[in-house]
Amino acid sequence: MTTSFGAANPVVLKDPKIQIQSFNGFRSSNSLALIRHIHFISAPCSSCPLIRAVSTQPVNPETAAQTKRSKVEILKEQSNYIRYPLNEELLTDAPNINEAATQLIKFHGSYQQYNRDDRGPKSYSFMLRTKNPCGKVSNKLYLTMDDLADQFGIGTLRLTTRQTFQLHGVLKKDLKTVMSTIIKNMGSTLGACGDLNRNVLAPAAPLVRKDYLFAQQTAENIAALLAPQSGFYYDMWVDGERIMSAEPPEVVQARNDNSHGTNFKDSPEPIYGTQFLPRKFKIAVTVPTDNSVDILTNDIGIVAISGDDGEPLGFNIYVGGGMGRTHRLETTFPRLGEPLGFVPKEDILYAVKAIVVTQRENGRRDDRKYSRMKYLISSWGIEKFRSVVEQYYGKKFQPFRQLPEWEFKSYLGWHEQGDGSLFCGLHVDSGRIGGKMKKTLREVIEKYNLNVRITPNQNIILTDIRAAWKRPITTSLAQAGLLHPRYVDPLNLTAMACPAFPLCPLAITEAERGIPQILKRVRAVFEKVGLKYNECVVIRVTGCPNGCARPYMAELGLVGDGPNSYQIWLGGSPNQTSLARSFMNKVKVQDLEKVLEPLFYHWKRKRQSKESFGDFTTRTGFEKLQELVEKWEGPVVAPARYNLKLFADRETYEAMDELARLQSKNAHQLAMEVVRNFVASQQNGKSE
Ligand code: SRM
Ligand code: SF4
Repeated sequence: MTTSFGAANPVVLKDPKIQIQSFNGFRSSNSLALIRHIHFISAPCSSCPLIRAVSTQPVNPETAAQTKRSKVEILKEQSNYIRYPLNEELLTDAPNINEAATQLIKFHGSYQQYNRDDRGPKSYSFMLRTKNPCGKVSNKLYLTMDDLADQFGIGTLRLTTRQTFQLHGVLKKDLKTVMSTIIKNMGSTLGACGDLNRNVLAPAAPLVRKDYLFAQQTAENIAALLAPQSGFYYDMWVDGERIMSAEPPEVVQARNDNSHGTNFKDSPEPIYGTQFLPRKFKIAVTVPTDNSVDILTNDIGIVAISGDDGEPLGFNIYVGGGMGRTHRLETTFPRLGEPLGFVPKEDILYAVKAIVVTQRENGRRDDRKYSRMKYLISSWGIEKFRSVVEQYYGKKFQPFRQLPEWEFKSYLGWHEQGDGSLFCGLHVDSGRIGGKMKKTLREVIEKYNLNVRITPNQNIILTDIRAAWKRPITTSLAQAGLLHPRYVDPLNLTAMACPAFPLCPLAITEAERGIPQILKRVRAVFEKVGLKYNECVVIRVTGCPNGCARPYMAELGLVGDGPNSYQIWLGGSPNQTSLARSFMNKVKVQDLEKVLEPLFYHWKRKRQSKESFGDFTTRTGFEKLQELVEKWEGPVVAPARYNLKLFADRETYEAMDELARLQSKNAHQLAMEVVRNFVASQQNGKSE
């Protein structure tokens, strides 16, 4: 099919070899600026390839009015595919890089930061984020990251909400060493940040099952399809050496296909062009029922559908999810993905590309607050969005297939992989691996030559474990506080917090550093109002409204809105399918009980059978809940407490005490948790 979108509109400059793509409506206002910048960049970048990106420029309806462009659009355009001025800035003696380079280095997978706890001159460092589709991390890469954290970082590794590692505190002078070490150990940070496709999520479980393997392979193919092609990353960090694994032919074919006007012809970036996407772009792939990936929060959510015989048939596609918002700006909002349609399995890369290109061409580039695809879909409506995507896809979407209920799957504890080996999912509070935990994890991973997976909930899975290793591994891990989930407070198991202070420049208040105390206080409220130990509420905390720990999907979301204060969001569901709503603003951290106590008290007493806290708050309605909070004078009768005395031999006590300290508890608290969890698991008939 030939495209109905019209022909290319390249801006042809004086030198006929230099052509710059134009995006709708940007052409006339920018030609002069382009001529200026090309003279400017050609000198320092004489060894870089010539700028050549000619859009085939399909034209979409009603978008030609955009003329203003954000600063970042101009920086991208002037960068010679994300090289200049970063290449120069990295060579200076200064501990930091300038604003333009700061924007560009994101595309290379790094952010410039400074320690906000420090007074005086800014202490600059860089955070590096890896890209690990499906959260897969090879043994070699894990050990490399572990070493790098000690040698060049702040001594910790951070598992993220998108199945990657973050390494904080790398100094500018060490960046090249760290980057090249990651690359040479089969890791990558390319495109972990910046205006392009971010890490592609997929269930982390190493289950040897056709549906899981198919979903994971699809996630890897999509990641490859949308990886930058122009070589800026390898030029910058490994002097142009291309250290990449071979791509499946179907990925190369889909990337090069231009039958429907998706590509910039002859461009080093056939899908992204010089401008890349208007904003970050996020994709998750999963299988029916498995919502370990928070599927509806992604720009594209893909569900691999299999037939009755287990053979993969194709994919349901959701579009338009996203979390970020700005306080007091109601035109910004979190949004759930909505169904776009179904495509047969051989079409998925083409359908994804068509969606990405629709956003590339039509997403706003004037104001980054509104540049995510969710705003495009909100303003167009799904019908119009679908019809534009279909033109790039070259086909109609089939009706969305019916799906069973979603479930949140954590994969914590021990499980069979399905190939004779075991895997072990470990909860890591806020994904922060440090101290004794880091040392022990390394020892275990190294000794047994284990591969690793990172989950979208900041946890880690050790894979490929032989049955005979289970006991010694369990013992080693437990000594470092990495316990079977049965012995971890259920509130911690589902909680998440973003990094926030001290390094995130956007943090308004604490999140990762504040959550341990908050969870303990929630536990105390639970006890006070008589809620059982094994009852659970999904709690997520972020230091600002950007939503990095997806607080708007939580049953109780705390979103920093001032120093030591949080906006409270209620109404998410345990399986992450409904959006929470803002309940109260500016609740000081020390006043949280005043709100949480009445809410949990009434949930305990007024809920319907098995009603989750999120569903209870939605059913009751915020007006009623607000009234309850305002009139709250404390529980009528404090629940009775029964005394359970525990005596232990010295050795057990000391081991318990050490474990407890690792979890910032005392030995008695930990012992009570273990007992409660054991009793609860017996009652629930849970097995490993
Ligand atoms: Fe995020 C920006 C950390 C997942 C929405 N995010 C940041 C930065 C880089 C701050 C900055 O721009 O300078 C944070 C670095 C803090 C630090 O010191 O480490 C940061 N985001 C994180 C991580 C590490 C949180 C975590 O606890 O794990 C996650 C890394 C993911 C990864 O491996 O790729 C992380 N960020 C998310 C998610 C969740 C997700 O993707 O599933 C979201 C919400 C989903 C979404 O994108 O809609 C998210 N981060 C944002 C936003 C708001 C985007 C928006 O559309 O408005 C920003 C700010 C921005 O982009 O301007 C942001
Ligand atoms: Fe930083 Fe805000 Fe993201 Fe937390 S939610 S990491 S404070 S940008």
